[in-house]
Amino acid sequence: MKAICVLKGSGPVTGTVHFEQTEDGPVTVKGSITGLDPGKHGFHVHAFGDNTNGCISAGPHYNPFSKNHGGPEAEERHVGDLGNVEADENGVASFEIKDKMLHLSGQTSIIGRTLVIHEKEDDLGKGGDDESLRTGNAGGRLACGVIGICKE
Ligand SMILES: [Cu+2]
Ligand SMILES: [Zn+2]
Repeated sequence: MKAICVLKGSGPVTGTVHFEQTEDGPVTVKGSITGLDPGKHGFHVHAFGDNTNGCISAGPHYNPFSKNHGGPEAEERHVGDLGNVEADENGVASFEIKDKMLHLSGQTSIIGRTLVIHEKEDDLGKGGDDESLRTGNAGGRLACGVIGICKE
């Protein structure tokens, strides 16, 4: 199963991200995002595939099991928590993530939900305040796109 997401926002940030899952294995999330400030940027799947008022309409992090926010390797995390991607000095983040919580089918599928790249670094739930346990203090939403089914 394959899926794709094209990220767009109100600024210069754009990107394309591919998702792939074989059987019930981990999902590979591979892509490139340009127009970023150098450094780390929070990267999550948000609950809704709604971009009516831009990326904000996508709602909170996708969290079907009512957990606190965390890093991708943490026991306690939202399904949508993919941690950070890091942009180089040219503002380009290229990445290949393997994630064991994401699914492209079934009850907790991420198809039809929104992928968001943030302004700031995700503190992975370790920021010591309430917001850290909700959003990782990753700040504004630079660009986003709905995750859709893609041709084999
Ligand atoms: Cu987010
Ligand atoms: Zn989260």
